[in-house]
Amino acid sequence: MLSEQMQNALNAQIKIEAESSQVYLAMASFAETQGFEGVSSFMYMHSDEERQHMLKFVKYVNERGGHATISELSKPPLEYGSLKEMFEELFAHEVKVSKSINDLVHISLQEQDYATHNFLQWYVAEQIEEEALARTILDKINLIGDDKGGLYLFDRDVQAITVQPSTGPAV
Ligand code: OFO
Repeated sequence: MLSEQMQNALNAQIKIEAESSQVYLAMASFAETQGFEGVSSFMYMHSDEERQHMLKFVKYVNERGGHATISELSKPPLEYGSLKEMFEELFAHEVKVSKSINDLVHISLQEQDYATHNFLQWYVAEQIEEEALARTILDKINLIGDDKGGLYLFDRDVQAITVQPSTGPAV
């Protein structure tokens, strides 16, 4: 059984994952309107992945006898000044998510909830990957600057990144 504090913290994370999905969906749509097909498919895929992250939490909370609650979401930014700005935002967003996963791990230890601690390990590893991927993309775009030909190739490169939807361990 989840403690009240653990359940509330997990429910807060459900909202964060759902908002991540919305943020990336908005980025996908923006990139599509700018003609960056590769970046746009990457973002659509990433948005789906975030929804999977959210669903894992929902199932886990309910499986442990809690009630996963679905909340209202804040509106994501709809426009970015440039692709670079968008990827900077993506990186900053993932750093924030990693912090909230770390906070959850901390609470699970305080509550001596080792099942939740174990469940969260998948997310800890996933955040390392997500941050690394965002950093790699950001490094590339920093090299290109505003060069149009470079951005065209960048778009194709991003398309080539195959991100398998990460669904994590069965819960
Ligand atoms: Fe759910 O990992 Fe990104 O935000």
